[in-house]
Amino acid sequence: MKFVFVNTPDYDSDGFLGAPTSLYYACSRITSDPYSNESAISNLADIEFFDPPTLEDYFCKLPALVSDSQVGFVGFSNTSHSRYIALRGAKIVRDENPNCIIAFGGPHEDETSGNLTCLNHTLSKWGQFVDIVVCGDGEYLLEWLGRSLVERVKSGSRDLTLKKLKDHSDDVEKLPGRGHLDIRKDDSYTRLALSQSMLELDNQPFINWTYIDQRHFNDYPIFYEQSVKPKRTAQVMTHRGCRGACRFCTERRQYNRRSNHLVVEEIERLKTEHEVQSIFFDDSTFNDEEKDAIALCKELERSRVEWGCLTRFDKVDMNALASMKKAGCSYIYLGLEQFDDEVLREVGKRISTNQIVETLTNCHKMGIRVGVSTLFGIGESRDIAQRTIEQVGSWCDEGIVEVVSLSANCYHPGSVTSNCCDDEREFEYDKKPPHKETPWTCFEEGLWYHPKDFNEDYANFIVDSASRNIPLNALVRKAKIKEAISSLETIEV
Ligand code: B12
Ligand code: SF4
Repeated sequence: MKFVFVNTPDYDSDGFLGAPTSLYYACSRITSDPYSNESAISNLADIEFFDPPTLEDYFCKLPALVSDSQVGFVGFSNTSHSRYIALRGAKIVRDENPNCIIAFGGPHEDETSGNLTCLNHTLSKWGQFVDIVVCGDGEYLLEWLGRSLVERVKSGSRDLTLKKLKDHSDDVEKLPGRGHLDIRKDDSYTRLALSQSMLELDNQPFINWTYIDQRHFNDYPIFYEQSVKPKRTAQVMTHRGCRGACRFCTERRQYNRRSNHLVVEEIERLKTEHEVQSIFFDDSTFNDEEKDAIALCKELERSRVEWGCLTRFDKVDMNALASMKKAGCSYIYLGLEQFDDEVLREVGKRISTNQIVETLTNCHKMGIRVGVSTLFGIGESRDIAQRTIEQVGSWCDEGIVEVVSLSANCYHPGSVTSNCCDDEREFEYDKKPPHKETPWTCFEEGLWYHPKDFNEDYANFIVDSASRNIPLNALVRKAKIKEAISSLETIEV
């Protein structure tokens, strides 16, 4: 029997790059190193990952991949942004291989299927294409699914139906982790919940990077060898969850940390087994717990690896930055959103403009390069947006900020902003994105649903202002911005 796992691409051809770690964390138990886990499913069945670089590849190659009669299970990892494409993929699988079990998991399911009513649950709505939905910690649930299916095949049973899976469901409630697995049942579903204990991250195998496409090692052109060749980079996480409570974001899960020595061991293995030269920490906030982060820095000093991370302006004082720098940190990426105290307070960001200035000054003193994410459509006026852009532009001119991303606030299902929104539009991700053209393509997350007053005129204003005030080279989407500006100039003529 063969298992196929799909990382679903989204419509945004210019999105951030990086390995699809959600899927590989979910599969970490079933793909774990065969020497450390003799019963890993990868020893018992074929496992294939499908991680197409473009939408064209996805639609072109998926039918042939899943039509193989050996394929008995296809799992799609989907974000809200790739949701519709995953649904279209599921239809392809159903058409090509009607008996194959189709499962959905990933950030979109995490953020929705816990809250949905039966009527708009993936299985009730899309039961003709989807059989199983996983919400929350995927590690043990996928292992249970894999093992149940493999054991059935081994015992000579050809009955891989959902009913049989349900007959063996008693064990699920004893498994570690938070979340559940829903199995389709007529027009509804049966829910099997995990034990709801916090996942012991130290008991989880590392991501198995041998299954990850080699191209992802080159996805981080922020660490360079002799200033020209991008270093081979891998993503690592020190913890899950975020203690921030920003109203537009859904990263609110409880803080759950691994032991620092395992983080270092993982990095050492990435160095020796995959020739990795630099690390990007994908934690939502690397410094969420200061003492843990500083203790890790001490251990990282021995690894002598260059690294960068995502963090917050209020979490890195001079002391933290000095430890990070000494441990090899050369780049940090921070959510600045808007340079205005009232707007920051209103969105629950819990940072101040003073902290922004202080941290940027400290990073500059320490020689740590900085990337910032600006977010528009969070209640700022045009004047505030203009001031933010001009301020960021002058930091770029002074060499204090190196990378600038323009993000459009996009309603994430389950965020406070989307829950409080009385906008009558439905924030439905089961269809094509509503904004596929310029100027929306100049923004991270520009393609989806924004607050009503964030209209095309305002989007053009931001792109135009950014192109005048921020050096093009610093802008993450420089190619799209250049394109948008030349079309705006054509209109003016
Ligand atoms: C790495 C990362 C990326 C990588 C890889 C993306 C990918 N396709 O996997 C890159 C840089 C390419 C990226 C791009 C984007 N990303 Co991103 N990214 C992350 C990040 C930082 C880490 C993900 C991770 O590994 N988390 C840790 C794991 C353990 O948790 P998890 O993701 O919940 O995974 C568990 C479950 O979901 C489940 N599971 C996952 N997959 C599957 C599959 C199956 C079959 C099953 C059964 C279970 C299962 O098991 C996992 C283990 O427990 C998260 C933020 C974060 N800190 O989590 C954002 C995050 C996932 N990204 C997000 C967004 C918005 C984007 C972009 C739209 C950004 C952009 N404008 O370009 C694109 C979309 C790309 C796409 N193809 O859809 C959002 C998603 C929100 C949503 N509602 O879907 C997040 C949550 C950040 C945020 N809060 O805004 N991203
Ligand atoms: S925006 Fe950043 S700090 Fe705020 S909740 Fe999301 S991940 Fe945490």
